[in-house]
Amino acid sequence: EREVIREGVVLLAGFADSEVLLDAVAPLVAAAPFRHMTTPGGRQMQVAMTNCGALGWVSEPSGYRYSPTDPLSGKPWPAMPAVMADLAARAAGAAGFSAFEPDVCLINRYLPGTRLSPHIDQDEADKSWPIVSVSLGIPAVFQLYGNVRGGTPTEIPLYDGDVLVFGGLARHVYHGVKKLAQESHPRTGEMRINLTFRRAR
Ligand code: MD5
Ligand code: FE
Repeated sequence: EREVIREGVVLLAGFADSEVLLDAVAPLVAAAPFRHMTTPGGRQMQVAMTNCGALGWVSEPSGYRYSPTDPLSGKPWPAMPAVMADLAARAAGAAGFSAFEPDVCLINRYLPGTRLSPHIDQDEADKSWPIVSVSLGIPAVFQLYGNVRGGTPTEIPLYDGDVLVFGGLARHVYHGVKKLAQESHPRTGEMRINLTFRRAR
């Protein structure tokens, strides 16, 4: 089903085949392991991250950037599997964005107790492209704020296979993920994997 949460935010509940995507992700994280990146403020991120695609998002003491190589290995990020790029393009299309060709998939790993504090994604060159977010594994509660930090968020529970598409005005709002509860999923165990497909360049 397709639900417009607010202008620019579309929820496609159960849109993704989680088994297929988790099978696609396994060799990627073997080649480019999850790591806790350091923020420019000197903190370690609670969410562990890696990437696939032509570019990957990295946080370093020097700042945030999109890099063609994995700083851990010096090698290019693993290529984005066609099943992943196709899923992202179909989800974007279902939300009204045609011809979405992501060049980045940021892969986020959450364990119980992990949260993602409110932020705006602003490192992409052309914010007229949407961001497609796929949830796999244990549930999480996504929080949508407004254009300024603070206030009471709209809370969206996200389950395995759910896809959220953010476009237009929604590219400029604060969002985060609440601290995950202790739960288990038959395919991931006590873990949530979030795939965010982006067009960075
Ligand atoms: C997550 N990840 O569940 C979320 C899903 C991130 C991040 O926020 O930056 O890795 S992506 C949600 C998102 C992305 C871009 C814009 C907006 C939401 N938005 O405008 O609300 O791990
Ligand atoms: Fe974000």
